[in-house]
Amino acid sequence: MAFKDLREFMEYLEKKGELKYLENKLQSGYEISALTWELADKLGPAVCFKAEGYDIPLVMNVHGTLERNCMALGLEPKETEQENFLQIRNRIADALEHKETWKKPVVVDNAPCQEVVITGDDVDLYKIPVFKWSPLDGGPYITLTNVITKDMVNENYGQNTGMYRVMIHEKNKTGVMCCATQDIGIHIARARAKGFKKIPLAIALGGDPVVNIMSTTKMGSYIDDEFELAGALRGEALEMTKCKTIDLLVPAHAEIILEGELDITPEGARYEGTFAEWMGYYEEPMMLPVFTVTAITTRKDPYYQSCILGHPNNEGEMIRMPAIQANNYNVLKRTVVGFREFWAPHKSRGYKVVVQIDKRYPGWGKQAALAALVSGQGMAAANYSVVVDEDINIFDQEEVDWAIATRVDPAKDVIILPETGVYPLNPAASGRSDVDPVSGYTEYSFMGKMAIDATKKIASENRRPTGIPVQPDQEALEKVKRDWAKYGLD
Ligand SMILES: Cc1cc2nc3c(=O)[nH]c(=O)nc-3n(C[C@H](O)[C@H](O)[C@H](O)COP(=O)(O)O)c2cc1C
Ligand SMILES: [Mn+2]
Repeated sequence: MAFKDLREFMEYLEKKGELKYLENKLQSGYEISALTWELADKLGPAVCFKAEGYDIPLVMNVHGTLERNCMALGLEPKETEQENFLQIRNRIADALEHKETWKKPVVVDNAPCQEVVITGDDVDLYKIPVFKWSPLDGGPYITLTNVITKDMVNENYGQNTGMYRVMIHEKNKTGVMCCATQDIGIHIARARAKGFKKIPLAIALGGDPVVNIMSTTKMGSYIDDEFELAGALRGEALEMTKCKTIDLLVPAHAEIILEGELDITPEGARYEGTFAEWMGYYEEPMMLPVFTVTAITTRKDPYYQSCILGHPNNEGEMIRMPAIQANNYNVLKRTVVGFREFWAPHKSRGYKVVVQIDKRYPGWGKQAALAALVSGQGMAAANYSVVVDEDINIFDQEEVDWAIATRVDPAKDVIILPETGVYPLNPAASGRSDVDPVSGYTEYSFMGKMAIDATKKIASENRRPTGIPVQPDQEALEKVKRDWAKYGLD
């Protein structure tokens, strides 16, 4: 079961009571941002509304709960966050592993996303209701993007789509947040090495919700085509169409497409930011490449889909968290003996990773803790890991803390790794925000990593073995439970 476009998904959500149309116009970006902040807090519905001064309606918080992300993937939502996280993560992890299920996009003409074509001097990004969301933001930000690029060196490699923030500089110019460690950063570095000064880039806004989910997924390889993976998850190939002014394919049923060229020369970069980012801090300004928009194509009456970040339950985390962990999960399943489960809690913004194992060998907790730290590339890389045994519920951070408090000798069970290159948006990282003439943007970002082995210690590790966890006598406990009413305690 696949949704053709955002509209079909909106209809579906409205029927389920998961989308509300607001009657009043909202007056400013700050008001919209405050409203969606509150909606994130309450895990509230998606909303569609108009903003004062604009014709194009906004749609926000579509991906704001794991339940709705299940629906986007055709999965029946379950009771708990944990169950929904697992079913989304497992669905994507499974599709990633089964390349035989991937479906090549079908290229169509007369695409809905090109019903209106605006080129040249008529291109004006300020006609789209893009706002400055937060008081310290450096400008208006397009947030829920599908930024499409291709490899300029090998034409057999697939197209990439990534969700990267885009700040408007001028009516036809934006920045694009292109970290060296993300797939777009790899495309830029490879193109630069071959002497390219510009690369074609398209941004698809609003569409089949599976495409949005793909843009937050780490495939583990920049070579593979995220749109083919989308076909596997939809159960049907995605329809795409050729851009009007550049050589890229874009989703045919998107609401709005921005086409253009990204200047990848170090001299062409410009500061953008600050921005109220998902990790809960304002991100300082960054030197980033500039995207010149050569065409805006849209549906006849487009919707503009957007989101804000920053809140612990922000929409970006709800969409990103299960998707970005799918590849790490596959890697850990393959590499860690006794691997059971893995979770990077979204309130720790994915920087903390908890791994559960059946410990089969002395020292294996540390082995697993190190594997977890290197299981992901770019934004999927954690900076600290905790490994626990089968008796600890990794979805309950208080239980994880109990394991750390009672099974860890900090002198023996914590491994501190020296500084490594990391995804630069970790607020605790050093260095930042520069243009490396060779490799790309935001190259300089270092921090150490910490691995905590919170597994039970055994004698063959030359340790006083971890004690036996306390449980009441089982027979007595069953009797007490059975006879509960008789105690008059209710
Ligand atoms: C709303 C939202 C905004 C994001 N913005 C950025 C961004 O500006 N830069 C970035 O590197 N990653 C950003 N991410 C994370 C990436 O989308 C994610 O790491 C994804 O895997 C990148 O795709 P890639 O693996 O093809 O590079 C954002 C995620 C979400 C959900
Ligand atoms: Mn990718």
